Amino acid sequence: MGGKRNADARVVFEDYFPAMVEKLGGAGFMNELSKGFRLLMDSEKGLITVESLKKNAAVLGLPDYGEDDELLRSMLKEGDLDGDGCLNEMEFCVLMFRLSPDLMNHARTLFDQREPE
Ligand SMILES: [Ca+2]
Repeated sequence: MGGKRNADARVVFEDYFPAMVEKLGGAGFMNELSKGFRLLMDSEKGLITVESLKKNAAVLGLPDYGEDDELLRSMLKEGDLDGDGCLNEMEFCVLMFRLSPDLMNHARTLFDQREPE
């Protein structure tokens, strides 16, 4: 990996994504994220909301939070860059980059299983 050192890319690609990007290529990798977004979003709004996240948390191998959506809320808030309380696709991608590699592995396995489209 050559290590692109653009100001924002450096933050984003720090530890775990280089291998994935290498494997999938940049476009393929972003495509995976885009699929993940669509799995988690509220299909009417086209955005990830606390409700849609909660509903689909298991998809990413997240524990069932039951009535406690505090964690999901804070996660969403962390990724919410424009302050509308939801995640659009770009915000989601940025957030995913910041989450744990384990989470990403779960997501990938799942995407692979759902691949045919
Ligand atoms: Ca937002």
